[in-house]
Amino acid sequence: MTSQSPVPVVPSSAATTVIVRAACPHDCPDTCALLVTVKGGIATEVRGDPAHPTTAGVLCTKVSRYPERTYHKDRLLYPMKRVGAKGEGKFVRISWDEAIDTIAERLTQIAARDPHAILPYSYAGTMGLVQSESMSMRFFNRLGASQLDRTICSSAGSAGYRYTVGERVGADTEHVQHAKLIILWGGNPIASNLHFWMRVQEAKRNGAKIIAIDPYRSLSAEKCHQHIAVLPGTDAALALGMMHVLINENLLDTDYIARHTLGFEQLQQRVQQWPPQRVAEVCGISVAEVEQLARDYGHAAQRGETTLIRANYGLQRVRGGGMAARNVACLPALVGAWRHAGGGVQMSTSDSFPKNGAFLQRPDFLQAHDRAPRTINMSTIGDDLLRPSSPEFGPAVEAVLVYNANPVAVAPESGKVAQGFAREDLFTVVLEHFQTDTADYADILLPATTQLEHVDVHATYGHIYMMANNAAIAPLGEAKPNTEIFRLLAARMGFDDPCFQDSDDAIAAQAFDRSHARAADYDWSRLKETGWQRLNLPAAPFADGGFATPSGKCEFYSERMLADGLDPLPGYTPPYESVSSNAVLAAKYPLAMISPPARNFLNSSFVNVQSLRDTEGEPHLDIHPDDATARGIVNDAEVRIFNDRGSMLAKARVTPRARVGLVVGLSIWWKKFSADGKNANEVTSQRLTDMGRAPTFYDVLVQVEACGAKD
Ligand SMILES: Nc1nc2c(c(=O)[nH]1)N[C@H]1C(S)=C(S)[C@@H](COP(=O)(O)OP(=O)(O)OC[C@H]3O[C@@H](n4cnc5c(=O)[nH]c(N)nc54)[C@H](O)[C@@H]3O)O[C@H]1N2
Ligand SMILES: Nc1nc2c(c(=O)[nH]1)N[C@H]1C(S)=C(S)[C@@H](COP(=O)(O)OP(=O)(O)OC[C@H]3O[C@@H](n4cnc5c(=O)[nH]c(N)nc54)[C@H](O)[C@@H]3O)O[C@H]1N2
Ligand SMILES: [Mo]
Repeated sequence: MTSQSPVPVVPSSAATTVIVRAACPHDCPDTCALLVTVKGGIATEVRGDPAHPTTAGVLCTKVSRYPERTYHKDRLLYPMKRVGAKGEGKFVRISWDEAIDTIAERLTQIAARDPHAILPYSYAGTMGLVQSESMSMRFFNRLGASQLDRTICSSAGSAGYRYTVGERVGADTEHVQHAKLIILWGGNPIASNLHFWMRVQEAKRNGAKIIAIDPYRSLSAEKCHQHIAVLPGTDAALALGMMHVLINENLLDTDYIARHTLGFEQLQQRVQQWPPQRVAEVCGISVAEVEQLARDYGHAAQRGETTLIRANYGLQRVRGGGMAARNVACLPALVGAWRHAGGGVQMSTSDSFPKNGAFLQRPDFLQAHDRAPRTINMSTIGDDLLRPSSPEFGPAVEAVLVYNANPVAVAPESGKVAQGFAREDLFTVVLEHFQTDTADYADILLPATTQLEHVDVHATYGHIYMMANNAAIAPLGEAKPNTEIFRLLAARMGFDDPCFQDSDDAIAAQAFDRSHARAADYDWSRLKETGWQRLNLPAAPFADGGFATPSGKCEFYSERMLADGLDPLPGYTPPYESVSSNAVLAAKYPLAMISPPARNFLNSSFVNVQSLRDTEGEPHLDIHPDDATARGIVNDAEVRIFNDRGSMLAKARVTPRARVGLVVGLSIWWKKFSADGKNANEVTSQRLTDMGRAPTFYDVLVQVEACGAKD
């Protein structure tokens, strides 16, 4: 184990310098170990811990600016109430007492009629278990509020992966440098998974071949040996084509298949429907690309080399996203890639962590209510805020409490989301660091602490270390941690269960389930000092099978899928919106649009940090020269992007990075920082994926036109 000497963790107030161990809170697979330099009570620098195995002393540009974000002149420092119209963003300062009284009174009134009319809306602004999954969840469960189905990011791929492999456990990032073939499938790690990319670079120096599968020539794709530019939403077909070649050319690990998989014969039959010719047509690539990819993969495995597929989110945000993830998850079992440390697939490591959900969230409170809670999908918040009461839906939503999220910017079909939040009769509370697009609609806006100001403990989704975050500085202004805000609300509403008085430290101490072997030696007081601790998990988790499916095998055939009304075998569902699947729509809107993460933003976080926004410039749209010429669009021209749902303006970048028929608007901009107050989610739809009830952000057709002279 790498050395982890304890360092001082006490926030300093005197004119001394201390280094405090912290963890990056952001929604990113890397969850870095941070060392915060605090001088006289002020955080002056944030560095990556050189001793942490994946952080390795390196931070991304965004998080190295964390002090700039924390001490930003626009930080919310006091509770406020709205004085202007909804969305106008005019507020006046009030006291914490007034804020908590107002909220408690309104929620009590609504709950007396029907607590289902109250909705929490939160996602991963911070990924800390304490600030995102504990006191707030206890509060809403005790209240009997509507449950939020947290689908906005990963639930499609998670569902497909779990049906196949059992749980979201995958290849160990620490061994990726040993791979000889790495496929980056629907991911741009230079932007969104930097510490994984560092390992890929090491593998490349060791002679590995690196292949990107991505409709867009991303920053990462351009640095790979090969870039296969599939049409969006066609990855499931490409994986079927690979399986066709692997099986028909006998590039298989028959021993692994016999011992650790279920349904090989049915799979063998199914893939006969997917010869490379058909796959190439569906994916918009050549037959040679399909065959070569499968052979590269199969031959490397036959040579006994480690092969790794890094499957990301790009392939999940389309109608058939769940099946795409499932098909990709079948591949390593066919060739025996799981035998090697660093081999197999890594989509997410989330389920590696035995979280203590019963303690953190207290789902048992729900049993005290006379009805089961209703569930609202966060990805259809646009429609659901506008829905009247009905027997099927239940009561109209009367109150929303938003924390760790910015739905007005990030949720699909944004025009409707904004319309919903603009409802005069909706009571909206927002807990935030900044006055985001969503905060503009708040009735009560509350200042939350940042990671430097509160305590937390983290699970991750890209490595397998439990991570501690100590408070480095005192809260700025009157900011309070999410936990404290919900503690105050619980007290004011008379919730007297002792769990509403648990301190953040007490919560962190029990955040992981020590009865589970993986976290058996979890000790919060020690973790606070050492910063991080690896789970007890082998480097090659499925080397000898042990899949957490009902059969204990990798399930090519899934009874559970059949029971859930799905095709039990790998298949392909075309996008809702594509030129080949929807000719009528494509006649009006012939271009596919995707809006993946911009390198200098983290979803919509950091958009208001000047130095990072300056680097991104302004909202851009990458468009292929052929598509640009056909529309009289020149480089740097202002263009209008539109479909039946809405429109937005952007600066055109005429570039072959976007394949013909595709436009790319890197995201997620705050609407208020764009020329027309809009962003990419104006044109995205609220339709959901085949599995996991997830959004289809990259399943969108648009038209693009020049807006006139270049400015
Ligand atoms: N800098 C930065 N880092 C981030 C984030 C951020 O906003 N900024 N967001 C964080 C979050 S919340 C998440 S979920 C992860 C996302 O992590 P990733 O999924 O790795 O996101 P990207 O890195 O943008 O990679 C997505 C890639 O998929 C491509 N793509 C789009 N559609 C398709 C398709 O149909 N098929 C295939 N094969 N590729 C497709 C896009 O062009 C893009 O290059 O990153 C996290 N890290
Ligand atoms: N068009 C398009 N839309 C997308 C995506 C896309 O690729 N394209 N990606 C989707 C994905 S993958 C995701 S995960 C979602 C992300 O959507 P969100 O989870 O809503 O992410 P952010 O936009 O970063 O907003 C998080 C907010 O939480 C706040 N915050 C951070 N820490 C704290 C805290 O401790 N307390 C409180 N109260 N607030 C805090 C931050 O200031 C920030 O404003 O967006 C989705 N939307
Ligand atoms: Mo995400």
